[in-house]
Amino acid sequence: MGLHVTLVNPPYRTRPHQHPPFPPLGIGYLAAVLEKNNFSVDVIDCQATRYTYDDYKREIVKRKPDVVGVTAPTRLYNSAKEIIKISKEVHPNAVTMLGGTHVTFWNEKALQECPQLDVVVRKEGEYTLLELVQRLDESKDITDVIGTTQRKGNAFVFNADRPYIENLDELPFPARHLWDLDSIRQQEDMFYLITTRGCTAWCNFCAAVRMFGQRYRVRSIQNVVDELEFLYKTYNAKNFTFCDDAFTVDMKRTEELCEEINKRDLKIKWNMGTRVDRVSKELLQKMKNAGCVSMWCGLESGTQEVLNGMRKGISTDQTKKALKWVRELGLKPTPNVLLGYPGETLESALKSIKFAEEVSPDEIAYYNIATPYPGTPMYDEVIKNGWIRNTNFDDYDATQPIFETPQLSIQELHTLYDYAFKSFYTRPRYVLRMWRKGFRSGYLATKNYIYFKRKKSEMHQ
Ligand code: B12
Ligand code: SF4
Repeated sequence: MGLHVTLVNPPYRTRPHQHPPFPPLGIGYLAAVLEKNNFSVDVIDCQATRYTYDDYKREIVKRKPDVVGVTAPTRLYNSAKEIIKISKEVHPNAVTMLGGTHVTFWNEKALQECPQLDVVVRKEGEYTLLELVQRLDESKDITDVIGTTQRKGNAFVFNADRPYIENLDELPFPARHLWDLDSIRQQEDMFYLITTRGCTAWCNFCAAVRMFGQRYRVRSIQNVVDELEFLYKTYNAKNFTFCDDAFTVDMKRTEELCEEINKRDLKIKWNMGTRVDRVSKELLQKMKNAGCVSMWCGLESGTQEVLNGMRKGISTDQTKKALKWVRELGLKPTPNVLLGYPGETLESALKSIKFAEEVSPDEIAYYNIATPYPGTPMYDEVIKNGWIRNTNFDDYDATQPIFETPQLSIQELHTLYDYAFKSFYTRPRYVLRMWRKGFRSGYLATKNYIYFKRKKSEMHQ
C-alpha cells in the first residue's frame, strides 16, 4: 500500500445548509480512483458527522495522512482554509491540497491567503490527484503536474488545464462505503448519483459549466443503470437523486435510460433537474413510468429580457409548457427563481414571483438571490462595475444579497426575497390545493401559511 490520503468535507462556519447530508460525489469519485490504484484513503466528512474544528483536530491527530485534500466550493472556502491550517499544524509533513468549484477560479489567491496550502487542483480532479499522489509516492517532483496551481519560491506556477475525462465509464463508482451510510440514511434515505458532466448552455451565472465544460459528456446507459442496480442490491436503495445539471439534454439517451431501468425491473423512485427546453410530454411520461417522481428546473425569471441577459437560452413560454406537462402527469415540480440578476428591477422581480405562482401554483417554489461566483461572467460584471457589497464567502449561499445595482438596492433585494416566500405560501388557494393532496401536504402548507403570515414583510406596507 502506498501513500495514505485523507479527504475532507469541511464544516459550515455559519448557518449549515439545510440539506440532509450525503456522500458528496466529488470526494466519492476522488477516493474511488485512489482506491482503484491501491492507495489507502479515508474521509472526514465534517458535515455528515457534525464535527467542529476541535473535533476535526482530534480526528486528524489519530490518522496518519501523507496528503490532506479538502473540497472547496465558494460557501466552504473559508472553512476549507481553516481545515488546511489545522492539518498542517498537526501533520507538518503532509502535503495539503484544495480542489473544487471555488478554488479552481481562485487558485493563486487561495495560495496567497493560506500559507499552509501547498497545491490547488483545478477543474475535474480525479486524474490530477492521482498523478500527484503517484509522484509523491515515488518521491518525484510535482510542480509541473497539469491541472494544478502551486508555489515556486515566492511566485506561483499555473500549469495547463488537464483535458476533461472523455470516457466517464472508466471511473469507478463513488466510494460511498467510506461514509457511515446507516447514520446518513436515518436523516434521509436517498442515494445521489451523477450521469453526465458539462452542459451545452453557457448561462452567465453558472460556475458548473465553467468547471466541467460546454460539452455534454455522458456515461453509458449500461454504466449508469449498473450503478443504480449495484446500490439497489447492495444497500436496498430505493430512492435516488440525479445531480446532473441538465439531466435530459440528450432526450434520446434519457428514453434509453428509462427503458433500461424498466428492463432490469428496478422498483425505484427518482428525481432530477433539467432545462425546460429539453423535455417533452412523451419523455416525461416515460420518465414517470421508470420511477421519476419530481423535476426541478431553473425558471430563473418571468421576464424575457432578464432571461436573455442571463444567456439562459429559454423562453417563458417553454417554462409554462414544461411545468404544465409536469403537473398534468402528477410529477412534483420544483421551479428555481433567480432574483436580482444584473438588469433586474423591482418590477421584473415581482413579475418573476407572480410567474412562479402562475406556472407552478402548488408544491414548492425555490427562490435564490443572484450570487456572483468567481469564474462566471456575472462575477466579472459585478466586480467591474463596483457593485459588490459583501466579500465574505461564508455568505454566498444564495439567500443573501451580495451586490447591488443602480436598479436594485441590497435592502430592496432583502425585502423581495422575504416577500417571494411569503407571497407563495400565504395564498389561501395554495393551502386548499395542498389539502386536496392529502393530510401531510395540507398540514405542512397550513404550518407554512401561519409561519409566513406572522412574518413581517415590508413589501405589504
Ligand atoms: C449536488 C449539488 C449540491 C448538493 C451537494 C453539494 C456537494 N457538496 O456535493 C447540495 C444540495 C447540498 C448543494 C448545495 C449548494 N449548492 Co450545489 N451543486 C450540486 C451540483 C448540482 C452537483 C455537485 C456534484 O456532485 N458534482 C459532481 C462532482 C464530481 O464534482 P465536484 O463536486 O465539483 O468535484 C470535482 C471537482 O470539483 C474536484 N474537486 C472537488 N473537491 C476536491 C478536493 C480535492 C482535494 C481535489 C484534488 C479535487 C476536488 O474534483 C472532483 C471530481 O472531479 C453542482 C453542479 C455541478 N455540476 O457540480 C452544484 C454546485 C456545486 N452548487 C452550487 C451552489 C451555488 C450551491 C448552493 C450555494 C446553493 C444554495 N442555494 O443553497 C449550496 C451551497 C452548498 C455548499 N456546500 O457549497 C454551485 C457552486 C458554485 C461555487 N462556486 O461554489 C454549483 C457548481 C452549481 C452551479 N450551477 O454553479 N449543491
Ligand atoms: S443550463 Fe444549468 S448547468 Fe447549463 S449552463 Fe445553464 S445553469 Fe449551468
